Amino acid sequence: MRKQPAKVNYFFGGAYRTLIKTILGSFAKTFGLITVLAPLPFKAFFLFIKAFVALVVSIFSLDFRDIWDNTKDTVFALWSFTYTLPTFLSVLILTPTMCLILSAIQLVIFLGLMFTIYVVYTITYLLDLLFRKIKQISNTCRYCQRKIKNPIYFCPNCGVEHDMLIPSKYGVFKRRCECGAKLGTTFLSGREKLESKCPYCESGIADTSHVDITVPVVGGPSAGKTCFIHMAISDIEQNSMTDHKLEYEYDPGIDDEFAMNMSNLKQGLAPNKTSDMRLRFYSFYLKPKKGIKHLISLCDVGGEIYDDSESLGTQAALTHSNAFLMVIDPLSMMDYRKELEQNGVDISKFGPSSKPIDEVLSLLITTLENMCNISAKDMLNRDLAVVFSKGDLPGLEEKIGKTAVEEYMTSHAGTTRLQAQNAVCEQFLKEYDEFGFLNAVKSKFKVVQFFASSALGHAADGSAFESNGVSEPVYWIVDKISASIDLTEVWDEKRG
Ligand SMILES: Nc1nc2c(ncn2[C@@H]2O[C@H](COP(=O)(O)OP(=O)(O)O)[C@@H](O)[C@H]2O)c(=O)[nH]1
Ligand SMILES: [Mg+2]
Ligand SMILES: [Zn+2]
Ligand SMILES: [Zn+2]
Repeated sequence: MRKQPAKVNYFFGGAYRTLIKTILGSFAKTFGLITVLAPLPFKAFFLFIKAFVALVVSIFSLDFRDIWDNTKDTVFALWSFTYTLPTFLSVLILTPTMCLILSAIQLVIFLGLMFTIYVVYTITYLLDLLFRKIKQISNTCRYCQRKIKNPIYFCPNCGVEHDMLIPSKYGVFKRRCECGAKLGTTFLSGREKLESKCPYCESGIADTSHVDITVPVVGGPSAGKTCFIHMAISDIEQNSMTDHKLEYEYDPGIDDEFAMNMSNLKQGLAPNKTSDMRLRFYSFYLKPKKGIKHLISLCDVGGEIYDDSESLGTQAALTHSNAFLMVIDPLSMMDYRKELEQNGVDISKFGPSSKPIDEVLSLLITTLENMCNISAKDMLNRDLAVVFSKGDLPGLEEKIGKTAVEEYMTSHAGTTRLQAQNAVCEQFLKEYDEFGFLNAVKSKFKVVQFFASSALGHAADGSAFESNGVSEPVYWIVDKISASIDLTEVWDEKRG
């Protein structure tokens, strides 16, 4: 782990130093005692020899006064020697032994304590990972589009950057910044409440504690992507609480055009043509009553990107998005367009898209295969919502709209609404010879669900637009990906 601007936790540094200091200290004391006691028996022995020699000399010189004094000195020195020698020997052997035993006990207790702390550390580290995995907490940077594993968090006190704010040697649940402030290192100890930024492009992250659902909205130029995204979000804003008990909150990014586009749409003006050649994130929160909030991002992009595999291949969000939403303008199906034209419909009012849908799809598929190193034979393992736009085209309601779905359900007892939607939409694609497209979506994506929608309700004529069927595909994706938002009641297969 890179060095962090934080103090190393006592148990990961200081505690070892204290232990080594204590053990070395007690050995140093023992050594000191030995060096103090060591000369004493030698000194006593020397004094004894000295006194004994003097005694022998005084005996031979028959100096009785000296004999008495020297006898006293000899006895005293001998006594001193016999006392200091065992004392020294016992200190020499017993004290280091005691010291060793006590240090060993100390070491065992210390290692036991350390082991417990490391176990707690490992469990905390894993629990934090597991908690985020189970709760599906992750982040996608809406500017560089990369998946963020470890955001850079700022110390709320001194502003210094902590780029690995996880349980570590700097602290298990909390760490102390070099400035002295305490910072949570896990989800549950408050890490997610700190300000943070993307480690790749340094853009600020508003909030890191959410389930991230990033949905690239795919479709050729004029397919109806921008209208769909805006009207779907607006519809969700109005009905999420009443229909699904989900609290809505928009989360604008830098240069966010949602408010401006919505105000145009409310006046009956279609949005400006999207010229972005990189995904633009329109993000909003959906908060269930219980559990973690979800950040849903619908990503818009200029449809021309589906003519440019190089630009498409640089859209990092494509690699980690679990679901895609493909908007199809029925007018981009040549046989259908011709039929409408033959029936005298003025298709110019519908801002028709002329990019063939199989071309858009095949560029998306090959780009994803290249970006994620997936073989052309394998599935992409993503869910796909295929949304037909411009449902107000004359006669389309009877082919794929509510009327068609209900008719299908009546004539096919036991069919659910979602199944019926798939059946009528697949029939529609087959009727107009889009077999290539249909086979590709079915073989490449995990679950494919078809929807019919009309973002505007009618061609732009200055009157207010009225959307239809725009929020369902988004709710379907949220339900599919989220473990905690359950809309089975809505998609209740049996209820139809
Ligand atoms: N009649 C009608 N026209 C629509 C609808 N949705 C989009 N359009 C028109 O289709 C054209 C392209 O829409 P837009 O959302 O900009 O497509 P994008 O290029 O995929 O983003 C515009 O002229 C819109 O007015 C709809 O539901 N009904
Ligand atoms: Mg657009
Ligand atoms: Zn600090
Ligand atoms: Zn970034």
